[in-house]
Amino acid sequence: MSIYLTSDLHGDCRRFLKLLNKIKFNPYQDFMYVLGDVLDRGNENLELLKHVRKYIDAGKMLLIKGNHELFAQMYLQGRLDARQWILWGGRQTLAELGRLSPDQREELENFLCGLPFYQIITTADKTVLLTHSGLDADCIIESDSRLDVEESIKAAVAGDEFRYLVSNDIHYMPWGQIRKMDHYVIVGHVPAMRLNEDASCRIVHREKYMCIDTGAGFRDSGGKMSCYRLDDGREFYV
Ligand SMILES: [Mn+2]
Repeated sequence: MSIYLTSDLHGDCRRFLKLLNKIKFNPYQDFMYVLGDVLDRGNENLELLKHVRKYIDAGKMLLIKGNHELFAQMYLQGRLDARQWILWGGRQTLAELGRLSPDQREELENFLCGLPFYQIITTADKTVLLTHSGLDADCIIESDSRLDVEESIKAAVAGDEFRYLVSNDIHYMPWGQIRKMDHYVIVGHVPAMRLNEDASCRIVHREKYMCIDTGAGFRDSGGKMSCYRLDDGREFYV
């Protein structure tokens, strides 16, 4: 059994199927965590979500909420207007939602509302915390020696889930704070090309966290879809 992590698939259904094929994803043995942003920017958003949900329903995948899932949820709830969502990459998802029946829209809204914000997983040799964006620097629960990542995320989400999900603070917080994190954290959300000094799309490895958004939503800028195998640290790119 292998555990795979991926993130920021951004509506590229064909490439996701290619990725599953490349890793020889075996739903009888393997499990995959998707760290958010399945939707927007691509051309097959709801089709991609349908595939992911098929595996979720079978107990073989878990989807953590990304800001783009929240955008869709807010639009369905009448809390985000179409023009704003289009500016954030939602043009195609918006068109696809227009083809759903009212019952399908309500079902999707409920699904999106119920997505978790983080997940802590333990394997034989490590424990990691998975979340989409990381931390909100203004909602940090810490003492002199320890930054409680789980409680910090809970506080941030309770305060303002939108603000939490769009935050990129983890990449800019001082090392004095980051080094106190009580979990190794794995995030997506910020494309690796913006974090790597050589602007490559390789998965970003830092001492206390990793970023596995390799820019599938930005292929024109050299982005790729990827996944990380937790068991042995192997990386796959398509
Ligand atoms: Mn994001």
